[in-house]
Amino acid sequence: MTTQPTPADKFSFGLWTVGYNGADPFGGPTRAPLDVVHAVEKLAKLGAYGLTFHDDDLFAFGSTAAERQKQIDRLKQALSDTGLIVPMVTTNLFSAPVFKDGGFTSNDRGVRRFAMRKAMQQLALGVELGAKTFVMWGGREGAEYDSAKNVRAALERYREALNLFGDHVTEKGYDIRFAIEPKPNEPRGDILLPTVGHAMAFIETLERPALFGVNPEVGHEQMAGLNFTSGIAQALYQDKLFHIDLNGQRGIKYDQDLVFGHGDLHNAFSLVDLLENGGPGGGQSYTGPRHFDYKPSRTEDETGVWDSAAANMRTYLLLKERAAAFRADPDVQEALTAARVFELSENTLDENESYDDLLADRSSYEDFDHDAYFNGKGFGFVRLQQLATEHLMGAR
Ligand SMILES: [Mn+2]
Repeated sequence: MTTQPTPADKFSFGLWTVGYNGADPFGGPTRAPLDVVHAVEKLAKLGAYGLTFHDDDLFAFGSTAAERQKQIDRLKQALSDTGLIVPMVTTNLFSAPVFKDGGFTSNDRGVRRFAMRKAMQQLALGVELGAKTFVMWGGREGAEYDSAKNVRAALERYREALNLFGDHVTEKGYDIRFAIEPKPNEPRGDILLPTVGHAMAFIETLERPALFGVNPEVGHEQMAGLNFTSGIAQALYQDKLFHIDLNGQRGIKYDQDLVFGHGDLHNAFSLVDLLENGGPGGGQSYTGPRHFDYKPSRTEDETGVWDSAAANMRTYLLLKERAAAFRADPDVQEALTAARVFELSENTLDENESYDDLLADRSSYEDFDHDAYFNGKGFGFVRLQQLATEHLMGAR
């Protein structure tokens, strides 16, 4: 197994990730602006297959039509020169001052209409570039004060926007789907659709739910103290994993956007195992882009930017190799069987068994000796986790 990334690995990066200039709420930029053509060339050389971007990453907010077109043409030329593709685009409804109370859910109706138009312009560009996913991260869709936002009305306005986009792509015949990216807070005190679970429940209220899925980000779920792998498993279970944002986060604090694996490494291991080995027959359960949404730390220079970009891909491939070794280890298979992990895939009821049949089955209840049932024996989950840890550490 090689850890040299190739386009077949489907690694993609946001232009805003490698392009992050180091500015944070306490200090200004530590790096010079990064040109899109240079970014495309470097990413292609490192083995990535895709570049993603917000409209405002490529052409500054408020650009004239000519300025916008010039940047689009430069991007198209770089894509054609390198073979990189644009698998996903997204729109920035959070940076410009006009979005200070959000876009689709701003209390101000004029802002909401402007936000819809801005999103539709970027949607059209995404379709033109062949993007198959339109991500929506509603970073400013939220509030700091409960009395300042009617949350039910805000969700109704969110629905109004998404239903419009669903009608638009359907009627135009666009081959693109939407992925909502949840985040609990930051920049707003509280953001609408804060977790994968909230977003998936909301999607079911839309007029065309099949067009909408989620784009979960490692750090965003972990900021809420949630198990990312578990959330991804539910998104897969409900056919809603349209896209994924990989990065690292160390616990419940501000959004760190570290390199993938530079946070909860155990959870990164179980995630890669799920994505690569959790499908039917042990194959991939997710075949879309492996998209990195991280920020090269502001301590780094440009060499550090590209080293960190490469680190994301190398860590993913190392975890993929470790997960394959874990699955192939006979001791692991024996421990999984002993822990009854496979037994959970059996139906609880017999074929055609009715509730009357179950009620008549004395062995399931009246004669079920729950006190003696396990006869003092445990499941051995800790042993299984230690085997995973040893594979993760390269000790087996
Ligand atoms: Mn983040």
